[in-house]
Amino acid sequence: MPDATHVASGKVRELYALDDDTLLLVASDRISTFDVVLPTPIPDKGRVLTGLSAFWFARTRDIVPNHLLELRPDGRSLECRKLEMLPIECVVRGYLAGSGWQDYRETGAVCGHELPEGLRESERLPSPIFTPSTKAVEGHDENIDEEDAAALCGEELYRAAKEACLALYEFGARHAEDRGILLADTKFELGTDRDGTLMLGDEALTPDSSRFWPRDGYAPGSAQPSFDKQFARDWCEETGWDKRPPGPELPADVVAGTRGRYVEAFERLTGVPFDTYLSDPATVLR
Ligand code: PZK
Repeated sequence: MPDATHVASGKVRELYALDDDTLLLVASDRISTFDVVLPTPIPDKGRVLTGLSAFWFARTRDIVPNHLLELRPDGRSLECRKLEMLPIECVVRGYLAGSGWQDYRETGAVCGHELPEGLRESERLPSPIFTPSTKAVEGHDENIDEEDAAALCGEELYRAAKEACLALYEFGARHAEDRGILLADTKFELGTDRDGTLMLGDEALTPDSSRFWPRDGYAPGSAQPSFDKQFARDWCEETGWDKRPPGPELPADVVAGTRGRYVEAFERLTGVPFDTYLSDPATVLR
């Protein structure tokens, strides 16, 4: 195996090149809240996210092919095909939250989708919408309309990406809802391989790329608790932290509670006991 060359750092992940057309995506145990990476890791969080991503990649290949080549035995690293990434973030929303809710309140529309009047925060949309955004190098992605997104990607690729993402969301949201988790919205990253074939890349349908809400207790009209991060967020708020770096260190009980929620999401969605994943990661692919 040739050496891995570090090519990029995300907030909580690292990207390495293995050769000219293969990358290694490594998920750390770092956690961010309010856009700040905390000094305290959540043990196994990287494995939960990698295992979930691999699970979805294995189950959605017939909707759209993806970059997954191999799930490494460490459970936190994916070997993947190098793609030429589309210059947009492909967001699908089934519920009104975050910037979608903000845009709707200000304009009655999200990315050009005119929505019915009188929707409440966190309300389920009449049908899921594709809401592309630009990739900000720093700071927040900006929602754009279909026309601008299509101009950035090319009309044909844009249309194919939109259809694939809506189908992926429908599949993921149905699977998750049946298991007690609402998939409020999610972000996909797609690209093309050397033949020009559209493929799903990055991580997919994880709690870091999506809003997961507990189905039990869902109540539109206010912001919903995050299935995974709520313990950590609540604790951070209670400290009176001003949400500027550096973030506070998490106490052991908050770390354990947060880890438990990540593991619970993993087990509910994959149906695989997390201990089984740790001893044999490939279980999620079968
Ligand atoms: C790619 N990122 C985001 C992830 C980081 C940055 N298959 C691919 N082909 C080409 N490029 C990418 C991928 C994927 N996935 C992904 N940036 C480029 C990213 C993790 C850590 F620093």
